[in-house]
Amino acid sequence: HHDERTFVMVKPDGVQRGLVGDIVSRFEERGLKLVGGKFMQIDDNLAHDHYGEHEDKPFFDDLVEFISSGPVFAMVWAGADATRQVRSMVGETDPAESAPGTIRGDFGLDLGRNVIHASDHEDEGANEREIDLFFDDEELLDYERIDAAWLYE
Ligand code: YYY
Ligand code: MG
Repeated sequence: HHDERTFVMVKPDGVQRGLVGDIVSRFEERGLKLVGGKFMQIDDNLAHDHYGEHEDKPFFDDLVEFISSGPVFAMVWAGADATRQVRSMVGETDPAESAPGTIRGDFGLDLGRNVIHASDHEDEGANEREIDLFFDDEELLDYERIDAAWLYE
């Protein structure tokens, strides 16, 4: 299989609510491979860069303020079709529209406090650019999960 890499981040509300462990567990149990992780505080510049695609939206200022309001846990997960698989586990943008069983559907109620960010880029290049904003190359580790032969045919 081809390992696609995708950027995921527990937002400040998820960290404050003690959801980091549960969220990491879900991706691990699914079979995705953790290749990078960083507990950090996002500054104003990084917040603007990360959410640059939304700069013309009415919610942009609140979004930038919120994402830099406390620690976040940034991660890179790898696996077959990782971006799409992670997004399906995250749920809809609005937790109120998210099915139970998804992260936002299990843990959220409000659009502006939706617990987790996950890359929604279709193409791998855009995905990698999002990863590059948060991680240096040497912070992304190359290894095989010991159960890889049981996860993939
Ligand atoms: O990728 P995803 O997080 O599901 O949604 P985006 O459309 O990329 O929006 C990013 C972020 O902005 C979203 O997680 C919450 C916030 N937001 C908002 O506050 N109000 C909206 N109407 C749309 C999005
Ligand atoms: Mg998005």
